[in-house]
Amino acid sequence: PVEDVERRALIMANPDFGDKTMTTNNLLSAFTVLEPGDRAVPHRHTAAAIRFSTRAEGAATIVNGRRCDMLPGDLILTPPMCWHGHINDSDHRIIWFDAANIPLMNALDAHFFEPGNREDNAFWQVDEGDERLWDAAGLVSGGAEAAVSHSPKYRYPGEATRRLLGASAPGPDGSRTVRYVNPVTGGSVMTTLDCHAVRLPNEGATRLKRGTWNAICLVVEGEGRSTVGGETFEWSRHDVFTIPHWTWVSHEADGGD
Ligand code: GTQ
Ligand code: FE2
Repeated sequence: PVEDVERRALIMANPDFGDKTMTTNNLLSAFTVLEPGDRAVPHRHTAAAIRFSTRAEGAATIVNGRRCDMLPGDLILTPPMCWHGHINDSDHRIIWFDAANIPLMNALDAHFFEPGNREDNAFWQVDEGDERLWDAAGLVSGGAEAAVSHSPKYRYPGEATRRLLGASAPGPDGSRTVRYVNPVTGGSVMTTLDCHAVRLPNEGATRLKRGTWNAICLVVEGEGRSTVGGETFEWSRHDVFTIPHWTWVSHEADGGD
């Protein structure tokens, strides 16, 4: 029962790391499960985390006093030391993808965690609050408060991501990429966690590339395969795979964008 645990989550523990609960060297990902009426206890921590919802309608994540509904394709940030809790107001089980840089924080001896109180009703009785100040791209409201180290916008609606992916010009290999940014700086949404949405072309593999980061990929729609470090993995909707640091990778979709 969720009353007995911090979070009800299936953590993707990569067996390469033995007893340590890690998905890559610096990231951890999971599927979080909430039954109808469940409230996951509010808390905050120095780790940076995100959720990506594909079938979480009826759930909400409350972040620093703002209610962030979880519609299909929404990205929700829970930046370092921002209070957050989750609630399932629907009549069915809800599952979403989440990821956090807990292994990085552990390696730095910098993982601090403060529990809150699930029974504190005021925590849950909130609306979108200041989130409405950040929902118009390219506009910043006078006097709106923004932290220096993370985006002041916590909810990135899937509807906007899909629209922009459709409008974006394909790169040389046909893939389209949208980066989630902090609207104040134009940089990554959090200083230690960067998020992108990629739409693959309906023909051909993407150009081989490698980067100086570890990545966790969630397949939001469709199917295909990726070659990661010389091995090819087939994937379909809701599969998760990683691209370890400095590993060559190429992606290919089957049957449509
Ligand atoms: O639900 O607050 O899987 O902060 C990892 C970090 C879940 C959460 C995770 C988190 C959470
Ligand atoms: Fe958390």
